[in-house]
Amino acid sequence: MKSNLLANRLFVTLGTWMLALSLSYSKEGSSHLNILFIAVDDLRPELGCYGAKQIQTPHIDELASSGTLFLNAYSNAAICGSSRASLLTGMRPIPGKRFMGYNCRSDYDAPGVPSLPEYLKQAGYYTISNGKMMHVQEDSPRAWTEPAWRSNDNSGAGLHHYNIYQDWVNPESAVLVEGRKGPFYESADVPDNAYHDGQVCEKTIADLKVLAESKEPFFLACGFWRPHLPFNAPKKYWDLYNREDIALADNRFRPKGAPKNLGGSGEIYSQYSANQGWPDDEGFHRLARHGYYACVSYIDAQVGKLLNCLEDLGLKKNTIVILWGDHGFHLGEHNFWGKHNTMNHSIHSPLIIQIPGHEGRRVEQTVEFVDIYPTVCEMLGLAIPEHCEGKSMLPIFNDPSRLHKEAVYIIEGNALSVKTKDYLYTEWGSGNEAPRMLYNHLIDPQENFNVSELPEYEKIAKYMHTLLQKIRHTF
Ligand SMILES: [Ca+2]
Repeated sequence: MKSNLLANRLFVTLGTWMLALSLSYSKEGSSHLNILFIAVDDLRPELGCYGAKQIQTPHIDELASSGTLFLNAYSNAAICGSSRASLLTGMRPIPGKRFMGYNCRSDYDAPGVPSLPEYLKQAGYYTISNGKMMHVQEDSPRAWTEPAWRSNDNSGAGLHHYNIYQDWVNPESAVLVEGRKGPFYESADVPDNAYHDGQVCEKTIADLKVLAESKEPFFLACGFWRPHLPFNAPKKYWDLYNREDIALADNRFRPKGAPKNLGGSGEIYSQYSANQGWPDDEGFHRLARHGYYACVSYIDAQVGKLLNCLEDLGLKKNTIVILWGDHGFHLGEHNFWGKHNTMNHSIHSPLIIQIPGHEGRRVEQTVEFVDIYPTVCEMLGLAIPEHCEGKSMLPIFNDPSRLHKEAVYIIEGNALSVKTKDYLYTEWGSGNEAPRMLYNHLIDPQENFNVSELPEYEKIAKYMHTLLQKIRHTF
């Protein structure tokens, strides 16, 4: 027992030392750590490294094996624009005030507050934004050393106008495009760079080659569009899966006792043309899952190219890699498709942080995306700006068992949620009669039973309500 304790202490001490060593890495005499910041749109944690069996993500899994994998990371909003503006600013969305709605942007909604890349730029970092980082087309101009780069010219269009992006390359798909609406998937027999994410990857690799020759530290942001709809990916990634073998969600029904306020996203139905109708049958579920998986494997391959490039250029030893999905996604659970609610599938997101020289860890602590900004600051030895509302995760890199925070908070429309280790609780509105739901993740991780009104959960529901009141008072 004693020797185990000693070994543990030695291990932790060694870990601290290694982290300190890696964080004070010196290149050509100057302290110099870079950040490669990879955003993957609508990526849920159904990845090999999270224990998923039927999806193929070898490169992200490799990153996770040598990095720190956060098993319980939560986005603070279940929608792209709000989640990204919040994460990049380190401040929570506030209903009716900040980072709500489609086109929110940090420098519109929080004037005078430097976003993370802007703060790093001020600190001497060369900052680049490729692909989708902020949600709006203009991105956040002050934040970047170079104008944000897109894979096509769609000036005047919001980034959310996915369907005017020449997203489809097959003539038969183009025939189906009606105004903004095209089919929700495509499998063209084309190279990776025929679609946007292959081009985003190539641009990022070209940047890495230039940055490797520079003495300036860099913050290189690479935002991939897929697996966001439409599920368009080169055929070879679709061919990784046999559609008939894809297992479907086994809870294709509404949670028992859920209030009527709970709904699924209408995105797939309203934004894409129903060239085959919208049947709610196993064939549709299987096809849509197949498309999502193909897109995830397509992005995984691009991530692999970036990681190989880092290694080949000798940048791996002084570049921190951060990979995150902006929120979760339903693939037919409860017959929901997409995000736009506060069910666990909409808000639970992947987060991997690889620090050079620091061994891989799996962290069970519950963390939220407002914690990323202060974590990056601490990793780089910079002061955490006062506006940051999150908490640095750096201490748990060395001690994953250390309690990070008791609760994290999520907003979607007028729904406000609090997630603790064991429970997820949501209220719509704040009055005594506010509709609400409570899920017990200990015994019901799939959230099939809303227990908020059961007498045996009265105490817990009350406590979760109290936690929510805490955050309301900060608004
Ligand atoms: Ca998104």
